[in-house]
Amino acid sequence: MKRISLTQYLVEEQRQNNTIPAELRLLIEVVARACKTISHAVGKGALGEVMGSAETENVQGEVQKKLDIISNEILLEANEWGGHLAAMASEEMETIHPIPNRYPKGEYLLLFDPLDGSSNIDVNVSIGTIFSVLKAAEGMGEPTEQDFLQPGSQQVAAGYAVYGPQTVLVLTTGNGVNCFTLDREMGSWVLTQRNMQIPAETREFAINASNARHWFPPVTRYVNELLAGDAGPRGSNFNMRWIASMVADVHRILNRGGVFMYPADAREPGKPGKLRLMYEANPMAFIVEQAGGAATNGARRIMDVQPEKLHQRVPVFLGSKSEVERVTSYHQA
Ligand code: P6P
Repeated sequence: MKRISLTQYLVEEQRQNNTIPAELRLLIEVVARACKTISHAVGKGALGEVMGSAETENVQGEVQKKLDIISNEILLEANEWGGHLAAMASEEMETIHPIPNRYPKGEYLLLFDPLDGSSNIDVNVSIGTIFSVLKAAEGMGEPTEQDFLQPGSQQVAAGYAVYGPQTVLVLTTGNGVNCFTLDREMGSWVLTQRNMQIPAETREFAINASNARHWFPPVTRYVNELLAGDAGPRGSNFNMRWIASMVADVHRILNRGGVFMYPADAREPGKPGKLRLMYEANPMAFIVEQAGGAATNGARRIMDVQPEKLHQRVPVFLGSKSEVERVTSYHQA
């Protein structure tokens, strides 16, 4: 495949499919540049005095790592001056972050989990950035949280970066999914996979099995059938992976299929799973569907869920279509 840069891809995509207006192209390039900076900070590890806890908590009540805060700052500073955004929202910030009045405001809303998989930072396991782009409502005044509460089907772009053996950026603007690899010597993102497609069938599943005793019956039934292997109702053996970094698990699934599950369970009835709808589940659901996969909350498409709170959680079943449809059907039984 001819190697082209992210910029060339975005320009050609706009020319051929008109899915990337100039302001959105600027937004994507600014976010991609911020991910390069985050990759550099993450890559320093202990040499950069960026490891360990920041001794603060985020809105979720989770202890923040220094790199969580550094990554959040990088994304805020990179995006606030460009004139392409009206406001931002982040897993690391309780309220939305309007663009300061000293800068012009644009028509897009950017949401992100600046560094997903933080528990893996200190043990050198892949982590990443997840982002979602919505359009602000016509004639919107001062942005409020309400302006962000749009279903995932309204996203105009979504992507993630994985800071792993390679640093990759996976992106969709609604016309397929493409992967760019960071050329560290040139400092540029290079198109390395076009139009990624998730195999509909798979023999691999991802779930945190230590929670098995808390699962509700549909998940227990589905996983037990996988564990029964070729002696059970599925008639095949299955493999399990759990990296505890959603970006890494999703990237594996985009490349070789699989089903990723973070279900609600009996531990906290008022807490529907762990993952957040607006800046984890929705962007990943957009990407997975654009790659021919499926993403539900056990009852319906994740991208059809009407958000009520910026940081609300949602159960997640995503990946190879046939498996997601099966585990979702068990919830209707
Ligand atoms: P557990 C990381 O903290 C994260 O939000 C996702 O990236 C990951 O899939 C999940 O939580 C891991 O959760 O309960 O297995 O540690």
